[in-house]
Amino acid sequence: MMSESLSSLRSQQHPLIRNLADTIESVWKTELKLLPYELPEDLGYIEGRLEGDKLTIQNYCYQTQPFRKLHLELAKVGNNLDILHCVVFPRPEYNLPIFGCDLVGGRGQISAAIADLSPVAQDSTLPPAYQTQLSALPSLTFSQPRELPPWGDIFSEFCLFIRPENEEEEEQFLGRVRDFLTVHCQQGKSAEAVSPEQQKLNLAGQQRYCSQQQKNDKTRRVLEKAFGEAWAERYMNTVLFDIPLEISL
Ligand code: BLA
Repeated sequence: MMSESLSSLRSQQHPLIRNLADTIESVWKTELKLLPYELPEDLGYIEGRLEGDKLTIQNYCYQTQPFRKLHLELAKVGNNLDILHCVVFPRPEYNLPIFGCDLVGGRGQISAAIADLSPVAQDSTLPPAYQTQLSALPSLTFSQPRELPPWGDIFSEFCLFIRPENEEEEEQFLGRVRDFLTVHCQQGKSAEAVSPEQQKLNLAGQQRYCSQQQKNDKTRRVLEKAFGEAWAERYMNTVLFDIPLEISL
């Protein structure tokens, strides 16, 4: 019953969202040993109303040894808005960046496609192994690049933020997300724990990432309109961009 409604939400979404969700799960399952990550009880599958339209949210959440939280969220607002949100937070024990991806579209067109491996280091650089591997990827050109908002200073030089113009560009975007995520999973598997002092710095970098993301008014507005201000605040703080307060493990 539950899994039926899950797969049907995906089947109703824009093909790029559907394909990207399948790709993300396939990389995770191929590269990692996934364990469940328990979200607050009432926040796995959610329904609300936004200006008369039904808002449905489906969350999938896991953890692994190197990664504290691998979160994939699919959301649909009536027939107007389809959303994919994905973040992979490493445990602060490791010098690893944060993977993030957001796709927003509606009525057959994706308006925003963003993907990045975002640094958490104080000097805003990615670890050398990421720099080497990401620089080696073929360069891509998109006809409609988009400009990041001011809070987007958390993203790396490799960040893609575009409005894909056709299926070829959608395919290129999807391939790049697969590459980012594969690099991330592979680096995660070979990562070694760092000193307690360095772990604190990594944690501070992750906290900064989350507090910047919480400034995204476009996300907040959709959630506030459907569920109210307090709910949106709780959802952004506990599900989308929860800030780990201390080092676990
Ligand atoms: C943009 N995010 C948006 C937009 C909407 C949402 C409606 C505007 C689309 C547009 O400008 O074309 C809404 N996104 C949501 C909602 C959820 C969501 C409701 O994920 C969840 C329920 N956002 C992220 C992550 C990144 C991100 C992980 O969640 C990046 C890694 C980025 N979203 C992001 C950026 C914009 C955006 C940079 C553009 C913001 C702007 O132009 O001001």
